[in-house]
Amino acid sequence: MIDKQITVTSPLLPDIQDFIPYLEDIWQRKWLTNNGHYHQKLENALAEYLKAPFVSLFTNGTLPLITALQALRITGEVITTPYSFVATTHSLWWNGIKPVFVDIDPKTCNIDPEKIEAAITPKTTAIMPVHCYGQPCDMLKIKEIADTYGLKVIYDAAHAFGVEIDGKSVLEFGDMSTLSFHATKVYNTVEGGALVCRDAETKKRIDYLKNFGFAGETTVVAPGINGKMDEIRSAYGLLSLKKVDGAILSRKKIAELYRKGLKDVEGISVMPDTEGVRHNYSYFPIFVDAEKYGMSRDDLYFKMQTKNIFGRRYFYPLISTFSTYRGLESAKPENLPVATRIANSVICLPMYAGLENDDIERIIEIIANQANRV
Ligand code: T4K
Repeated sequence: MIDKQITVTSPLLPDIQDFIPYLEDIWQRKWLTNNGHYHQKLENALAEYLKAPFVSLFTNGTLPLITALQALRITGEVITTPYSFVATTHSLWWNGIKPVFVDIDPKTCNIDPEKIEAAITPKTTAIMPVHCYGQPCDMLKIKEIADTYGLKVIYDAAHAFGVEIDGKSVLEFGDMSTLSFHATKVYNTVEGGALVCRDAETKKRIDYLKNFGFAGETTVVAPGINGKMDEIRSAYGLLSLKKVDGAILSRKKIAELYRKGLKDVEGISVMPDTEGVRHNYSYFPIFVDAEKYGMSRDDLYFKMQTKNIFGRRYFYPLISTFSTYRGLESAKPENLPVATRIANSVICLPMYAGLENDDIERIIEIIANQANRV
């Protein structure tokens, strides 16, 4: 029995020595939040890194979703995926919008664009897809549908930091995209997030909305919220940004080792890289075919835990099964057969820069040996 616990992820931390001068400077300035020096620096640095000119920083990755819906004045029904973290659908609920779940494509785990049109009603105003695990959605097809029906598109790009397709950032697609910089993400600011939009006017509106709606000392233009990122986390974010390319490279190597080690294990499948995509390897999902593997996903998941390997079943259970949503017609499992199957077969394996080769080999060995009943 090995004592060390290996969890699904471990945060990318800046060097503490590098952080101290930033903290000293913040102490000197005595300016801690509300669009401060480091906040502005990080917004600019992220806009450049992400190839997204209009970036608004937020204090987490959920408030940008809620704010995007406010900024675009979305109402009625929004088409979305059940295969995501609950925050995606909760953002609709918090805006009094009815989520309409559409099944996913088994190859990408993203909303199946072929099934979107059938879910459109006169009340539909937008589509909220997720680039699940950082796999880009079929953005051209989604744009075609949105343009035809006059719908807005808000991408939940919480997993897609730095992901590009044919040299273009995924954040360039849709009306808006949101990011999460939570501790568990490829790039983190402890808690944090951002909302990416297309033009300066919209960014201005978003910035009002994340600051209670203030458009000046005495003018409130909308019922905004407090979504602001503080100076300490902005400074931390500037330092983390220097490390993120190296971290993505390490993750790529880990993905290659997993793929090589698991390729002949009967009943276990993985997601391949897509040509033309700069992946960020934010998660490494495997899918267990219980019949072929000879063991259920849950049995493997808990077996791994007895060996101190703590993967996660992202995204099980489906959002559509939670009490808030399960009464909706679109939430019925028979309407979501692919998402239901995938949610019952997935395990996200440990994936983070710094995961050691010995540990990767041990994880592969546990999965492979289970299959051989050794
Ligand atoms: N949209 C999508 C598609 C998302 O996936 C998310 C968040 C959001 C929107 C909303 O963004 P935020 O508002 O959260 O910024 C985690 C995260 O809390 C959540 O951010 C993330 N998605 C979701 C997929 O995963 P949990 O409850 O599974 O995390 P937790 O605390 O169990 O952590 C998982 C493992 O990570 C731990 O076992 C160990 C490791 N860990 C975690 C933390 C917090 C560390 O090593 N250090 C840490 O500080 O939700």
